[in-house]
Amino acid sequence: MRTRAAVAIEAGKPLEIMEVNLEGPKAGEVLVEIKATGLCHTDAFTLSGADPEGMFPAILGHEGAGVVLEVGAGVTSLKPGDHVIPLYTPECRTCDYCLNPKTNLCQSIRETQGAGVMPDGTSRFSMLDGTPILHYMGCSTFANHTVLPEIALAKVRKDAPFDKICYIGCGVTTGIGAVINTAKVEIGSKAIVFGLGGIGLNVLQGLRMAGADQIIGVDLNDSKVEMANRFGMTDFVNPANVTGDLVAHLVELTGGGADYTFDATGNVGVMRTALEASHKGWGESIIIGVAPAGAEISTRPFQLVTGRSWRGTAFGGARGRTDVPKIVDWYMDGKIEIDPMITHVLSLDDINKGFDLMHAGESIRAVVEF
Ligand code: NAD
Ligand code: DAO
Ligand code: ZN
Repeated sequence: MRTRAAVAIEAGKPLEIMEVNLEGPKAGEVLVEIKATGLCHTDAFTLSGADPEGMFPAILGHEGAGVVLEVGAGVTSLKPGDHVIPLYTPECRTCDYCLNPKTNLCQSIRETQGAGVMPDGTSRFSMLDGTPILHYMGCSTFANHTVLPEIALAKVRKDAPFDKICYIGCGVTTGIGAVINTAKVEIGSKAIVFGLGGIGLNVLQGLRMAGADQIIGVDLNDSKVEMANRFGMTDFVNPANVTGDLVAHLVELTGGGADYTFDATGNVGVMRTALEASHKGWGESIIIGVAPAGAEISTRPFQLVTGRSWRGTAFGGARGRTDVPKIVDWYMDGKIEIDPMITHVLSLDDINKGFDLMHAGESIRAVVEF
């Protein structure tokens, strides 16, 4: 079949909207009509050329929602008409990683997904002249139709709006999951969230759900305060307005350091501050942000010797096929909010405007509706 897609032809160039060829699903695969997709910083990072693993031409996008149109041989858990959210972290439920309760990093299709192809080693997308186009994070949601492995699709309820639940495919789950699955924050905790963007706001609402007492937000941009307050922030710190040492200021504000800190900036200097602002003896600092290629973190080892720990999380530690449908339920039941964070809705033709808004810091989430 043919479908419309925004294609990343080469690094540093705007996406090009065009008709592309899409082969039907092979064994174990599913054809999905994408109804909506969010634009995430990771797509922009890859498009910029800064991502050393970025490959072109490719169809980017990993934060989508849509409807199953066709299933390949052997697919048992999905059927045409089902509503689904693509998963860049799949859940096969049989690999060593899926069987270990300590991780969500299913490895069953890791190699081919990283190479931009389906598990059989080939791409389903091509240009009209036959040039293959690579898949991206196993999802490629910047296309009106895409093919994914069955294990990379979460089946969700049919009454949930696509233009909101697409955000659960990355930002919402990453932020809330970092609190609930990775940190396992306890009621009454004190926490600091560095970076109040699309991820940090979801960390805030995860902390509110978990019953944290003090939720400090840290951002260089004062315009983030209003939305952050709405999502549970109790105190705001703009490092530009702090005279003296930021760590000392945060330690004083929390009465000795935070039980949990979260980096949602991707800045390695901020990651160090986050670790050192966590409480001596028991503080845990969770890295969510993805740092630029080649960047390294550092601290004095004595920070760890004296009981602070440094941890990281991908997709909020969520097992997608199991956890994503529950998060959709939380949204539909009013336990979490998504709507205010969808600040812009665009057509596929305007997708590059969505990236401009992101770079200007004017959007939290821009969503493309097909
Ligand atoms: P964003 O740009 O919307 O938000 C980042 C925020 O950090 C902004 O509000 C910015 O003002 C603030 N900031 C930047 N530098 C700062 C500094 N030095 N001190 C304080 N605040 C600062 O980005 P986002 O979409 O929220 O993503 C945040 C990070 O999470 C990115 O690095 C992204 O790649 C990463 N991410 C990780 C995962 C994962 O699974 N681990 C998933 C998705 C995104
Ligand atoms: O299993 O080795 C692996 C890789 C898992 C990929 C996890 C990606 C998490 C961070 C990327 C940003 C999300 C959009
Ligand atoms: Zn697995």
